[in-house]
Amino acid sequence: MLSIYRIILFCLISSSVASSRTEDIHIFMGSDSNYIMPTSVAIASLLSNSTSREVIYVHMFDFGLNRRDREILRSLADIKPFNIDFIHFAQDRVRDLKVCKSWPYGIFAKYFIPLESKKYNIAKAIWLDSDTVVNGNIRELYDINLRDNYIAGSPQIISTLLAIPLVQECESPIFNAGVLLFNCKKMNEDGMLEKLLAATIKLQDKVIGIDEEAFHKVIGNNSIILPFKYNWRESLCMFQIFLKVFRDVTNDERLPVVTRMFKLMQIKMDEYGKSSSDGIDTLIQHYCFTKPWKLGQGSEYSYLWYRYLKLTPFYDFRQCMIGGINNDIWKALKICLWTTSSIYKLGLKLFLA
Ligand SMILES: [Mn+2]
Repeated sequence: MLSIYRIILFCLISSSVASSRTEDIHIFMGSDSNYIMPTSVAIASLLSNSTSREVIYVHMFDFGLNRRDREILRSLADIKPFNIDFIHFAQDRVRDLKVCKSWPYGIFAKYFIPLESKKYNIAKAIWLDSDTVVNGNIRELYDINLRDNYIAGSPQIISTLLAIPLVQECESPIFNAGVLLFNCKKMNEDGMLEKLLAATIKLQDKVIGIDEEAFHKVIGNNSIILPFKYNWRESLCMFQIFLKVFRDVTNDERLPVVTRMFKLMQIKMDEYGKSSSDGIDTLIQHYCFTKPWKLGQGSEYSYLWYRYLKLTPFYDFRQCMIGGINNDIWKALKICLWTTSSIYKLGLKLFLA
């Protein structure tokens, strides 16, 4: 009789442990002092959209944060309590690797996520760039079942198209490295850190993204393709406009090279964007190119960033005004693109007539 009670008690305890574990969400990020404002905005967005069911853990790679920066990040717990810890990440950890002039060495920090995750005893983790906002519950991404795959990510269209002739044996796309879900357990078991470091050394000077191509090379087809809504970028929006505007060109067999390129782009956009959005039901907005916090660099998605800026100690009314102006500049640019393409199409018609 006693043993039955013991079994019931054990089941109750283990189920409560299991369910409490699934409530924990582990997110790795990285920042230095220069990036403290966007990093705060990303965390503020993440926290304000999580519920009391989730316990958020932010593991922050420290690329050069001072005490004040750390205090600012900790103060975001006023929005919703969360856990934050800092991981020392000095350049000498990746001293054999080269990056493009303008890119920080911190892009390689994500290679170390599975290794670092051992400290926290976690099987999976999210990497989140600091130039993002999370516009819904991050659990939706964290709960994706990775099964036997190493990574889940959102595809890069252009670099995937460029990589196809290079990596014939691998059908998997190149992922944008701004938002990735890692199967830490499997990556550790298969020694992926060493493989990634070796692949990066091989690829340097040959490719632009380096980390993204290295992931592609090492992970092969063992990945899950996420819909664009998990990592929505302005470039995707521009591709959509581009493809709409140049539809006539894609159907013109007299321009084989251009036609082929556009067709491939369309196929990839359709294939990878099955449940793609126009940015409306976006879970994660990624400000890859235009940075809302930089003067004159806003986009039509900046409003989202300013919404979360208001939750941080950096909130400044004047800055939000600048965000509004940026939006108008972006709209004007779009009109310019439409006009240029119309002129181009007209010229093309005359040329081909
Ligand atoms: Mn980014």
